[in-house]
Amino acid sequence: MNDKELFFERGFTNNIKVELGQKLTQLQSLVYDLTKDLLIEHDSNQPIKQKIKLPFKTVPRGDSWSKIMNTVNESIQLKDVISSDEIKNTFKRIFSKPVLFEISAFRARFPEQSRVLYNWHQDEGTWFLSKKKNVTEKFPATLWLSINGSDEKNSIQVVGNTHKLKLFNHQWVDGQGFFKINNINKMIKEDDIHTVKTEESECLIFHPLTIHRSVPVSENIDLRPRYSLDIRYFDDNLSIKKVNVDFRVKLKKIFRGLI
Ligand SMILES: O=C(O)CCC(=O)C(=O)O
Ligand SMILES: [Fe+2]
Repeated sequence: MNDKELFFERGFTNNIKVELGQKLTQLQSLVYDLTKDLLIEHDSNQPIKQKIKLPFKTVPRGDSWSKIMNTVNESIQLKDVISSDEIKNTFKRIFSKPVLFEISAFRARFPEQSRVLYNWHQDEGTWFLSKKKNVTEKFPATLWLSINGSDEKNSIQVVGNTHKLKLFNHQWVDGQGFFKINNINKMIKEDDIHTVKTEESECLIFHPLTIHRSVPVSENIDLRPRYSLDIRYFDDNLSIKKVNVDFRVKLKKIFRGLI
């Protein structure tokens, strides 16, 4: 199956390499410059590809870390990647007229930071309940792009064939939003869980209803960060149409419209 068939049949593509060249290097360099004093002792003359994988001395403190994250999230380097032709062309493998959705993000994962670990969820769970017109009924796909490589201990897991079920009811998680589907373990088959592994600059694209999560914390804790982007585009020709929605989600939407 090609990427488009995989996206619509299974709910996510295989790994795709995105040739971002300088645009990726510039984003990596920004992250390195902002974090270099927090890393273990190292030779700063080594290539950026290696420096971006170095472990931290200690887990960064919450407020200073938020500042770093905000700086990256507001940077021109990030914008250049998200709106690049290379990313848009990657979306053209599945959508005929990809348009940038307004929510994309840079993420850093450390084992200790539970706030950045997302439980089983569907991204449409958030978009569906939004009050903004340019967020609802767009059905954006998510392109999860690795900035410094990822493995089975720090990446994400996507569950095949779950995009054909329905939009599930999500429970609120403090500091995150509607990001937890209850009792999901009953509904997903172990064999359908795919744990992502990537080289830097590799991505996969998944459907807005595909159930996925951050890989939970394992015992093997090291302080190497996992950097990734979730980049969202929707199809202006609307290739994803109506979805089946749990009645509790519909009620929530009506209720939110009233307050
Ligand atoms: O990167 C992660 O750990 C979570 C990503 C996610 O849920 C998303 O990209 O929609
Ligand atoms: Fe997500």
